[in-house]
Amino acid sequence: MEMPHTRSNRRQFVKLSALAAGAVMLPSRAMAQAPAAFSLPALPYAFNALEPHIDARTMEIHHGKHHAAYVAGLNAALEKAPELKGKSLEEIFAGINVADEYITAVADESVRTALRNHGGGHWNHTFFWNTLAPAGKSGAPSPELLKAIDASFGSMDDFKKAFNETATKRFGSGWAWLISAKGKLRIISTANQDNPLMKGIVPDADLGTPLLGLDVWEHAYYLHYQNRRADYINAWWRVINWAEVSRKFAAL
Ligand code: MN3
Repeated sequence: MEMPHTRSNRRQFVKLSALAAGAVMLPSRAMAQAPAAFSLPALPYAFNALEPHIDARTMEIHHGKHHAAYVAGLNAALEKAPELKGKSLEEIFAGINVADEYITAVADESVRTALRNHGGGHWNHTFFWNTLAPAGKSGAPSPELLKAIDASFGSMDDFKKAFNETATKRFGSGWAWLISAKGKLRIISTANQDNPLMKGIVPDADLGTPLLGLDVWEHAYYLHYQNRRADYINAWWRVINWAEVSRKFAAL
């Protein structure tokens, strides 16, 4: 004997199948009018996985509120810029403020600003989560990456010292980055949600491929560390996903 909810599920299934079939038959022009929406990626580990270095509550708010708000802001901006349909965030950043690029088709400056702030926020946080790992799985840089770090900064200790200084000195909200540019590793920092992919916004000398990034906005550490940014930075070194950073380096 069939239960009522089973019948209703089946009816629902038939309805969804009809919708799916309808979607396939939509003319491609109609499909092209809606820019693809970005979505909040799930964290690759539990909220408490980075404790005691980064606490669960901070991770929960940082991911579920802050990052989610960037995704919503980005999607709202893209609704006003259908000409960017199908563009990746990297492509958008490469032309966000460059006069002869397609993004100037987005005449509304407030939309460009939203793409910069919320698009940057979404990209930066996705990158950040993926370059973190529980302390027990943090690992070490690959021999190749270590060699490049030694060649660029003298030693791993010198690299850490220089990175810490850049991250500590970033005034207000922003990020510290390890980038690869023109075959060399460099440490740079950006304000707000800007990143080293943003041509025309970040100085040319600071453009490059990010390998490592540290969020030094207060929302990243204030609950647990309050004003002690240096303590947060020191703790962050314990939860870097070196396998992922090494993979990014190998892919250059
Ligand atoms: Mn953040």
